[in-house]
Amino acid sequence: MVHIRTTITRRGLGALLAAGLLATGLSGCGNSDTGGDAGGTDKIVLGFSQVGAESGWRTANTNSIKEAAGAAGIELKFDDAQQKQENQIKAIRNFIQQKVDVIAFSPVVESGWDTVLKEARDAKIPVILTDRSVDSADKTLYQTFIGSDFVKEGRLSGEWLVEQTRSATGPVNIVELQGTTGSAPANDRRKGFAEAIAANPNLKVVASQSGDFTRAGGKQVMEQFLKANPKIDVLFAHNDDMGLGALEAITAAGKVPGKDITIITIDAVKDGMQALADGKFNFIAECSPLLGPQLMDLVKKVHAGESVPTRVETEETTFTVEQAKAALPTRKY
Ligand code: GZL
Repeated sequence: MVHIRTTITRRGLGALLAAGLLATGLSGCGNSDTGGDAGGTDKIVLGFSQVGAESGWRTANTNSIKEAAGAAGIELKFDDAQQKQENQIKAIRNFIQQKVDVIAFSPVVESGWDTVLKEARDAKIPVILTDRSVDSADKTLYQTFIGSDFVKEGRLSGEWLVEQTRSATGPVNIVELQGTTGSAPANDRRKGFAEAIAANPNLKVVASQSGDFTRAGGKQVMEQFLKANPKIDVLFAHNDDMGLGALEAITAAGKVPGKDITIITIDAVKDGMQALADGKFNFIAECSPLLGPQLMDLVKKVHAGESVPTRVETEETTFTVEQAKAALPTRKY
């Protein structure tokens, strides 16, 4: 059902009546004084540029956003950038062209957004950052950020390892599968983990390389790590999917994951939690993808010109093997 725009001007209404559009229920396409005219309806039109579909986390995040937009009565224009910044910039420009009411996106990397965000600001279209942030110095380029504290996720991962290796006498060799190069989660998780283990000289990161948050990337890089490093005691993977890919490489090398190599990951998606419950992983720091409902609340507030917090952080926890076994049956993603 196409709704007649409630902000049609008197003249516009006359034109519609004359054209018989009103009688047939087609949408009024005149410019509305409530912002964009992208959808030709009185619904809020949200343009969303998603990183891609690289991991179980991303799939759950996309589902949460689509479901929440439907539940909130918000018209969603969704674009999958296949993990390419140029595709996100193109999508944002398209949303500006279409005069959407609000733009939201998860920036694949932290840098290189100022120009396109200035174009959105000049077009008077508010922007909301979700999941990942940008390193723009100009904080007027976006209204708010909703997502996780990635430094804390890295720190909690490192603190658990420090606790677990308190009685270790010799060196504990760590290999690190980093997320997408230049992305906020990769930069911040690495930072938090390094800070947490810094006071323990026996804990050493002997190799660190990006697996781009994918299973294939995790497997490929872990194969290289295993060839180049005779003694690997710990794998710290910036997400479950790279850890799951690494499992294949570890078992192919004749080692027992979770025993010969302690595995720490971040996200806590279902497949990761299953690996943890099975003892193949040893610890997961949660990163919730269920941002949809909070995002839609922010979209409505921003569209209505209400003030919103500059940062909305999600509640998260951590899981050990036993905690994963208990939590699995009720996991939503
Ligand atoms: C974190 C998110 C990361 C996840 C990965 O909020 O950006 O990207 O940890 C995903 O699984 O690919």
